[in-house]
Amino acid sequence: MKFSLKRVAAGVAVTTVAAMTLAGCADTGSGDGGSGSDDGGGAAASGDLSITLLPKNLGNPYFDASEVGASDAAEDLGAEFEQVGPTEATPDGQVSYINTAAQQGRSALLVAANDPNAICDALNEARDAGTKVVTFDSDTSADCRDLFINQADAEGIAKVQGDLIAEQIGEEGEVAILSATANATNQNAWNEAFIQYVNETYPDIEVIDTVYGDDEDQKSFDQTASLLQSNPDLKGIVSPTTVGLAAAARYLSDSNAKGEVALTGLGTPNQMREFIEDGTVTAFALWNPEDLGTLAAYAAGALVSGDIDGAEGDTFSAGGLGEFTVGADGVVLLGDPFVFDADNIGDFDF
Ligand code: RAM
Repeated sequence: MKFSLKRVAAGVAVTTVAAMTLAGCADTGSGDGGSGSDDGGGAAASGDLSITLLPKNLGNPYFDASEVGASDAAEDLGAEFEQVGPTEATPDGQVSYINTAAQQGRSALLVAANDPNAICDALNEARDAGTKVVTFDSDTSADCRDLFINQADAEGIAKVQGDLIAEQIGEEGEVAILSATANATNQNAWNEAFIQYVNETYPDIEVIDTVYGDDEDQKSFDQTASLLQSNPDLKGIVSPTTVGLAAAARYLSDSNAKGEVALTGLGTPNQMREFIEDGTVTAFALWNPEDLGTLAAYAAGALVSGDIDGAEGDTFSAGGLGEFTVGADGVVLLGDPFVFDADNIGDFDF
C-alpha cells in the first residue's frame, strides 16, 4: 500500500500510536477468562498462540486484504496463522471449519459471520473447548463471541453512502440496493440504517428495492441487469459490498445506463480504479480491510494471553495501529469510512 488509510480512517479509534513490546509472558490459550487487566503486558509466547481466520468466503479481495493484515499481526505476535473458509458465503459452509478449529485446539478464531445465529452453536462449542472467538466485519449475536471488531458504525456507513448517492443523483429519484447475502449481519444493519437515513434526510429519494448478489460476481452482475430492466426510472444503485459494487460497475460501464444511472457503495480501490477512470463511478467508500484483519488478530492475542477478557473499558495494543478500547457489548471500533474518488484513488493499493 502506498498510503496507509489507517492514518485517515482509523484516527477516531486510535488513541495512542505507541509500539508495545509483546513479550512472551502468556498463559497459553487455555481458554479461561484471563485476568481482565489492561496493563498491556504482552501477547502469547511464541508457539503458544495459533490463529485461524475464517472469512465469509474465499476468493474475495476484501478478505484477502484482511488476511494480509491478520497474518502480519500474527507474525508480530509470534503466532501460528492460517486462513480457511468456504467458497460460497453460507453459514453451513463455515460450521465445519469452526468445528475443526475447536478440535485442533486453535487458540483463537477470527470469523466474518455469514449469519448472526446459525453458526452460534458451533462457536460456543469452540469457546467451551478453549478457543477465543473474535468476529470481525460481520458479527454474530453477542453471546457467541468474545469480541466483535467493527470496521465502522452502521450510522456512519449509512450516512456516507446516503450522501454520496444523493449528491450523484441531484437528491431526487429512485434508488435500489444491491446487497450481499440476505443473512449477512453487516449489510443488513447497514441497509436498514441507510434506508432510515435517506428517508429522513432526502425526502425526494425513494429506496424502491433491495436485491441480493450473494457476494458472487456473476449473480451480482445479473442482478444489476434485472434491476435496470425492471425499473426504467431508476436513478441510482447503492451496493454495500465490494463484490457487488465491482460487478455492478462492470455491467454499467458497458451499458447504455452508463452516466445515466449513478452507482456508489463500498468497494476496494484496486477493484474500482478502472471504473473511476472510465467515469462509470465518481466516488465510493470503504475502510482499510487490511487494518481490520490486523486489529482482529491483535485483539485475539490480547484475549488469549489474558491481557483482556473482553470487558467494556479493556484496552490493548494493536501494534502500529495504536491502542484500542473495548466498548459496550464487546465491540472494538476501527474507525470511520473513507471516500475514494478520482483525486485520491491513485494513492491506494489494496
Ligand atoms: C464484501 C463483504 C464484506 C463487506 C465488504 C464491504 O467484501 O460482504 O463483508 O464488509 O463487502
